[in-house]
Amino acid sequence: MSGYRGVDFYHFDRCLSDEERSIRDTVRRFVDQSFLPGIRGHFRDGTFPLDLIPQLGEMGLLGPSVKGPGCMGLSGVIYGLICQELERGDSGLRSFASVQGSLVMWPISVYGTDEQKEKWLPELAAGRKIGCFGLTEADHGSDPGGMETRAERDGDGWLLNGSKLWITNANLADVAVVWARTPEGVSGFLVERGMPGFTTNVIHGKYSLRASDTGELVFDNVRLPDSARLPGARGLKAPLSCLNQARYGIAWGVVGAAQDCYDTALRYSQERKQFDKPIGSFQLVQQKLVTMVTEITKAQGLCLQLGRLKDDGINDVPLVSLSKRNNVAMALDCARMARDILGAAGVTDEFSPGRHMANLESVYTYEGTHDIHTLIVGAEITGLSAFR
Ligand code: TGC
Ligand code: FAD
Repeated sequence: MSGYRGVDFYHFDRCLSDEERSIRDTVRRFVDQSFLPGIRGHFRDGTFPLDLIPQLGEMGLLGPSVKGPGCMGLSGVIYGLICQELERGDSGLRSFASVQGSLVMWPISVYGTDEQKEKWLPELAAGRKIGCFGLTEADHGSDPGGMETRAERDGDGWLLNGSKLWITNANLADVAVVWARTPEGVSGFLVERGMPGFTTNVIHGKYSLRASDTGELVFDNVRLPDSARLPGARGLKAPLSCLNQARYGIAWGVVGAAQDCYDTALRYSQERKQFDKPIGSFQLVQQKLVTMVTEITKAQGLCLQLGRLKDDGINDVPLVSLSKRNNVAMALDCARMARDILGAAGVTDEFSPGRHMANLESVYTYEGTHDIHTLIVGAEITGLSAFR
């Protein structure tokens, strides 16, 4: 189905500036014209549309709010709107942009040296180089503080050993931001493809995020110069601060996936007839559609307030957790309801809700699972941590 109309029941458009609306609409057209025609094939084949990466760079969609050489330094609200439109296309497209911008460019811009910024930021912003972010390990997902990957001092450099699992863009990346335990605490390193001892492996058989590369990073005595270390990144707080940026983008992004599900189900319900009437005339179908538009509207309000607070310098961890937790669960519920309204047609890839539903299972888990975010917000309101 084409001709997406957008979902704006509460006129949030009136709260956006001309620049915000214009960028949002440009990304919406890009997704309609350049991305959506190919997504079914990429999802079936388990491939990412590599040919679109230069266009993502030219349009300024890679790290739009990052500040530094070659970067645009736009507002958080604009970054959010971009994520929303990309994820209306597919969570894999938004994931690519999240990792590149929030998890690779952002830590380089905040924790890197001037040389690291000059070398990497313009290339990453333009999409000429691709990055990935290695925090999770096979035995340390929700608890990254237990990481076993280690970097030891070796003369004037470092020796890196260990592995990272479930890494988005692992097999596409020219550079990996890798978090490792050192004698001085957790540190971040820029590990480049081709360095002896650094290899990557593809994870096959995903039923979710199929149009996204996911893999493993393996470090076997990788010799790194000291200039590969991000000198400003000290302790677990450094990788967790990157997650805060990416989780913010996810909170917006999944609203786009939910909007696409709602829009698809609404139009189907107006056209599909049973008992000689459009199914949209039945009370139970209307109830599902109303639930969807209500929950999308509430999530849009959360995002806009979160974005305005971020742009005012308030980017509080529990606020981001509340929005990521609420909005991903909301989008997953919308995808399931839309799939239901489509009946049997909903189980094929002729329609998008089944694809969004499968993708959102990953989004529910990555960047902190739904329950981890429950416990982050729980700790904030009770003053009692469930973790330590
Ligand atoms: P804890 O003691 O709570 O924190 C250690 C230090 O870090 C600070 N901190 C944060 N700072 C900035 N942003 C955040 N989000 C932060 N969360 C914590 C904290 O204040 C403390 O600072 P300090 O100064 O006292 O040292 O750490 P903990 O070990 O108890 O763990 C807490 C927990 C469970 C909340 C945390 O580890 C967590 O968030 N776990 C979830 C792990 C996760 O989200 N992994 C994501 C991996 S990347 C990914 O999934 C990419 S998907 C990419 C895509 O395709 O889009
Ligand atoms: P676990 O931590 O083993 O959790 C399993 C279950 O136990 C969950 O339900 C969880 O909520 C629950 N649980 C755990 N601890 C608690 C607790 N204290 N209280 C209550 N319940 C708890 N990581 C990266 O570093 N970089 C990436 O680019 C990246 N990309 C990803 C892409 C995909 C497609 C996926 C699926 C994952 C990706 N990840 C990435 C990893 C992701 O961040 C982890 O999967 C996530 O943090 C959860 O870790 P885990 O899978 O080991 O689950």
